[in-house]
Amino acid sequence: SARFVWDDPFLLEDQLTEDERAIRDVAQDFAREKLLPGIVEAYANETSNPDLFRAMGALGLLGVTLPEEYGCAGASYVAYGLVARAVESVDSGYRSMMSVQSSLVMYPIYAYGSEEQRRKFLPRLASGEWIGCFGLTEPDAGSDPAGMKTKAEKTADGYRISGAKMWISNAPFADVFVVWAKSDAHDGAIRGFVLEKGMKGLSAPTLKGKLSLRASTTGEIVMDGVEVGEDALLPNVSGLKGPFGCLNRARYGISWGAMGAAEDCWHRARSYTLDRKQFGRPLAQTQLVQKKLADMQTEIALGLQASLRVGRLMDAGKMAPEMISLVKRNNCGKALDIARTARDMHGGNGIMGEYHVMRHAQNLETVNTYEGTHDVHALILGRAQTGLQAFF
Ligand code: TGC
Ligand code: FAD
Repeated sequence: SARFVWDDPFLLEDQLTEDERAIRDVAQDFAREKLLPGIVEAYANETSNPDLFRAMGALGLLGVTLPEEYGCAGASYVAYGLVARAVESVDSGYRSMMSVQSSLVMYPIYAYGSEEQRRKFLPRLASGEWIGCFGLTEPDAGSDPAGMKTKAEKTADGYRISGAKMWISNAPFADVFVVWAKSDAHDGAIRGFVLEKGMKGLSAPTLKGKLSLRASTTGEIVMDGVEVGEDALLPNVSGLKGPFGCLNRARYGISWGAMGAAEDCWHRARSYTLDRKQFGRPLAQTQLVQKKLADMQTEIALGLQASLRVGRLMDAGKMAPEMISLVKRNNCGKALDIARTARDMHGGNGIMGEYHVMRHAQNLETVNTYEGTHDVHALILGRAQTGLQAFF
């Protein structure tokens, strides 16, 4: 019989194509060499370096699934998931920076934009020269984005956009703002607009003092009557399915990313308990610790296998959004449990930055909340199997 590979129980590696492995290797090397060395300090100081976008862009890690003619890699959704897993093995905030750019800014411009919008924005977003953000959530509209107040009023030659978006990743240093607003010219339907830094009435103050995702910059978007031309409207989508189409991709990537953070916690807990001796033997030689390690291995192996399956279905054009709710919800919830357990297994050392596990646990609190909370995805799955919506 075949050998059991403890850190790849179902031989995920064998299920990847050569191209996918190559992209994964680039992302993994980048994460280890460029992200890991500075993360403890960046997290402690609540700073994120916008130059990271240029670095990711130079390696082809932004918008990897989009076509080569726009400066992207034209790779599979599985490759995109592998990038998210590698980057988030260092920090969920860095994966956040990448997923917003790729799935929430580049994807809608590609999928819903005009050819002029694609040519103007995509190559510069792919290279990381421009940084993007995505404004859907508002102070009074989080889980229920249909309740948004941001509005676009028709003017003689375009729109005047007013409102405020809250909790927006990358906003304070963004060049490109994909924002969603109710448009009076379209019977109040939610429409997407691409705003640019420097427009009159547009500002993006930083939200300081987060106790989670501190290496990712979060802000508000304040739109005080921002006047834009017709060319700012994303012409090819109307309604909530616009932002949700982007969220499907980002949520799918998060399902891989959360497993990357969980794997890092698992591997660290394993090494730590192998090295650390109490009561005359390694902690790893106790039944309680081995059970925890076995649970981590099991949940991660199952979670990765599920994300791989969803990725293959996406690549085959057979994705249903509920599949993504299932893996986003499961993998984030499981990753959060694993990170908290790994923190516990490190004893007192587990609260220190240099051991990394508590930072992952803190980050995963956000990851379990954004892009649809754990419970909101339960309601999506509940609706899909009962036909009854329980949101209100
Ligand atoms: P509902 O009636 O279900 O749907 C309204 C319209 O949207 C369509 N739709 C979808 N289309 C594509 N993909 C999906 N996943 C879709 N879900 C819904 C639907 O078909 C319908 O279309 P139409 O043409 O019939 O109008 O809408 P609802 O208002 O009842 O929705 C409820 C609910 C809870 C499912 C939804 O609002 C939800 O998912 N809430 C969570 C909000 C959320 O995820 N926000 C994320 C903000 S962005 C973010 O967090 C980025 S962080 C990224 C980072 O830093 O990494
Ligand atoms: P609420 O919707 O108020 O939910 C509070 C609690 O109530 C949750 O436990 C929820 O599960 C529960 N709840 C809600 N509705 C129901 C119901 N019907 N039944 C039972 N329970 C319910 N948004 C963007 O648009 N762009 C971004 O780039 C972005 N980045 C983010 C970065 C960070 C660090 C954070 C924390 C958030 C970010 N978000 C972003 C916002 C994020 O998507 C929202 O926080 C999330 O959708 C939840 O909304 P809320 O915070 O308003 O919570």
